[in-house]
Amino acid sequence: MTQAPQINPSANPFEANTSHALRGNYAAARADYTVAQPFDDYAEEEHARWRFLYDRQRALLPGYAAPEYLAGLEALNAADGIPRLEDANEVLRAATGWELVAVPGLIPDGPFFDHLANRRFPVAHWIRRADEMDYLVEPDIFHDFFGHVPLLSNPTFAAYMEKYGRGGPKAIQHGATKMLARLYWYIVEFGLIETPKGLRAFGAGMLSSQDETIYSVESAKPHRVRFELERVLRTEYMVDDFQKTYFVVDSFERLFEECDRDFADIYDRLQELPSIKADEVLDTDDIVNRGTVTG
Ligand code: HBI
Ligand code: FE
Repeated sequence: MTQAPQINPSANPFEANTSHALRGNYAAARADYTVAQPFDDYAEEEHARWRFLYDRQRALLPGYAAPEYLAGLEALNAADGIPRLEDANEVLRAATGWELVAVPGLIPDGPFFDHLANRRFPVAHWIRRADEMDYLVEPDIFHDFFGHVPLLSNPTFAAYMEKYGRGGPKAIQHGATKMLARLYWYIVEFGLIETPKGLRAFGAGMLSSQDETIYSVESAKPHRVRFELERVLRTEYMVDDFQKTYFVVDSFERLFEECDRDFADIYDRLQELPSIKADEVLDTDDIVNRGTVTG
């Protein structure tokens, strides 16, 4: 019987700011924390909630989301209601060999890294309540599927996510899961990318949130700094507010190249240095724009 995971708050941002118990039913999960998707249990009003969230974001994203994300979203054809993960798996397997597995919610780093390393993305099987449409603490199926899944059909980003998972055990070995979580947070959850038409969002945390999609691309408040691996690994993040700093990648290819190295000596070196505050700007930063936030 699988116990609810002891989530390490510092590594799991959704858990960091609350002492609430995790919502999902972990007792029903397998040893790898996967469950069968209870597709027939979804109520019609839950499908309606999905359609409301989907339609609201789909109408907004053309001017804000990275083109690679939009292409991936269209291919999933998930507008009509909560998607069957198996239907999405046919599309993803053909595109990049990824598949989705249903989980009760956040799972420990070890199993999470192992799923990513094997091109399996864990997706929470439940959808948020009607009173959580604009903010919820843990990732639900809308955050995980609408936010994370479309880019898994992009070969370069798909390779990046596998490599991220493969890097997990070394981070655990070096006591550096907090640093690796920062890379996930600032890129996979809140990354911006440069395009010929300007900055576009590709992070799941912003693309699944109406307000942060707009804020991350348009607001003058946050700093926007060009991606640099060690800078991101050292930078603290906020879990219950918009980001004070966003990092901008030139392309997914450049992102992959920048991260395609042995992190061991980087971890050991950075462990000795102070972390960087979420609203700080360094004089070594390649700044896209300095925000009006303090610091
Ligand atoms: N579990 N289901 C799930 N989804 C996540 O995004 C997730 C997780 N566990 C750990 C985690 N993310 C973060 O610690 C990553 O930085 C590894
Ligand atoms: Fe996420």
